[in-house]
Order: sequence, then structure tokens, then C-alpha cells
Amino acid sequence: MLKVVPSEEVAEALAAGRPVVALESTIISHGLPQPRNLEVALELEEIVRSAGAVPATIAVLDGVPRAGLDREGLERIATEPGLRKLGFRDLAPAAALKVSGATTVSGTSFLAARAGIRVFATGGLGGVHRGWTTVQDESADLDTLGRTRITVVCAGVKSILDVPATLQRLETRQVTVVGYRTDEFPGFYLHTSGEPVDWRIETAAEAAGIMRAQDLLGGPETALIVANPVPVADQLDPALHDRVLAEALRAADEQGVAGQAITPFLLEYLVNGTDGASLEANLAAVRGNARLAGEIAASWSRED
Ligand code: PSU
Ligand code: MN
Repeated sequence: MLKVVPSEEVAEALAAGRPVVALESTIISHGLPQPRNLEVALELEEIVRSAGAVPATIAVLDGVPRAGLDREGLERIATEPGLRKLGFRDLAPAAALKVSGATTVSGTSFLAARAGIRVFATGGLGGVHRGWTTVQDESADLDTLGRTRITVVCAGVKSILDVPATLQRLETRQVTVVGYRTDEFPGFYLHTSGEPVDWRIETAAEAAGIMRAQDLLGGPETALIVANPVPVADQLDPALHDRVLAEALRAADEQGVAGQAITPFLLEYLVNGTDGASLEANLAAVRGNARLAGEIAASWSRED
């Protein structure tokens, strides 16, 4: 079997049943501008640690899937030119052809689960793109979450997407969605998307309890999404968000940007079009998610 190679620290923590949190690498390589992205990769690991868990940033280096990168590995993810973006379906070619790449939510969820890691933190999930009636672009994140036993802490799905359509797809795929201290699904850069969420939890221990109930219940091995909104004080101004996003969607259309390139294109457009304000909101969301994921992993491994 093709092994996911853990770092020494991650291997020790998993063997001892201590809390581990998987961190995604595409957000570092393709979602954030250099040089800020390396600082963020290091900072997220620190946040997970201070919440009492061991961080395991996931990526494929020279064809080897890894859970837990050293400083050099993080630097490669942040700076290597031409680094691939790997969803689940890209993992086999990357391994066989000895290619390096950062993993998306789809690729990371699969590798984390294979490594025995149950909790994962990211920014915003991929989903159904706007205009899906003509262009059938639906992120592989959704399909993977419908067949992977993992808990993903995120600030909802990226607001560049069709959020109601994405929530519908998550329902069809049996993915459990809970709001953390909210009755509304978060809007990634925005505190709320305006869409309701059926379940609300108040504590990390409640999330761990739902994970245990998932296992006791059996059935399809689906994910748990813990949707954790960016605080109102840190969100992007909603009017600015709507205006620049409309421009970004128009630019993508005019330039014919599609496929894997569309998400990074729109995120970068927003960073430039908001003078960096969208970047700050994105970072505030990811930091909060890393912290909460650490707490959930700690509660899960304490069995409280
Ligand atoms: N969260 C962020 N920034 C990102 C992503 C998530 O804050 O860049 C990445 C994730 O890796 C997610 C991917 O899986 O965007 C979705 O890409 P696509 O729409 O091509 O599936
Ligand atoms: Mn896509």
C-alpha cells in the first residue's frame, strides 16, 4: 500500500492517541500571496499547538504523500514555482510520476483519513461554482467529503461560489453540517452567508460527541463540517465584497479562466481589489479554524 509518511512528531502523537490536526497546503501554495503565505503556514502550526494538538500539514513532496512537514517542506510549499494543486484524483499520478504538489480539501481529507487523523482545519471549502447551469464546475471537495470520515473546521464555503447550491449538494451527499455558535452558515470572508444551518453547537466537546455518534451509528463514511464564522469585527465589508466579487467574476469570464485556475484567480482578484482587506478576513477565518480544530482534536482524544 502507498503509505502516507508522517513526521516523527505526528507518528508519535498518533501512536499515543494524542490530538493531531491536519492542515491543508493548497491554501498556502495557491490561496495566499507570497511571502505572507509562509508566515501563515508557520503561524497556523503554532495556533494548533497552543490549542494542545500536533499540527500535520499535508502535501505530496517528490511523489511521497506526507502528514507533517518540516521547515524545508513548508518552504517548498510556499515558494516552489509551478507546484501542482492536487485533489484526490491527482494523487496517483503525482505519486507515480514523483511530482510535488499541495493538496486541496479533497486531497488533504483523503490523505489525513488514511494517516489516521480525524480533524482538519482549512479556510473555506470548494463547492458549486456560480453559473453551474452552463459550466458544470463543482469542486471535488464535495465528493470526497461525502465518502471520507473526517471533521473539517472551515468558515463555510468560499463566497465566490453558489452557496445555496453547494449546501444542497452537501445535503445530497449526506455530509453533516453544524454551525459553531451560529444558526447561519458562514460566508467565508463574511460572518454569514445568510443561509440557515440546521444544527448549532456551542462547544468543541459537542463536536467531538457528534464524531463519536457518527462512528456508533455506522452507515456511509461521511464527513462532519464544523462551520465556524469569522468574527463580525474581522469580516470583509459586505458591500466591498459584493462589488469586487462581481468585478472578479466578470474578469474571469472575459479572460476565459476555468478549471483548477478559477478559484486561485478569484481569490487573488479579491486580495488586489480590496487592497488586502480580503486577505486579512481570510487569515482571521483560518486562524479561528485552526484554534477550534485544535480544541476539537483535544476533546476527541480525551474522550470527554
Ligand atoms: N481555503 C482557503 N483558500 C484556498 C482553499 C481553501 O482559504 O485557496 C483551496 C482549498 O484547497 C480548496 C480549493 O480545496 O481551494 C478548492 O479548489 P477547487 O474549487 O478548484 O476545487
Ligand atoms: Mn473546479
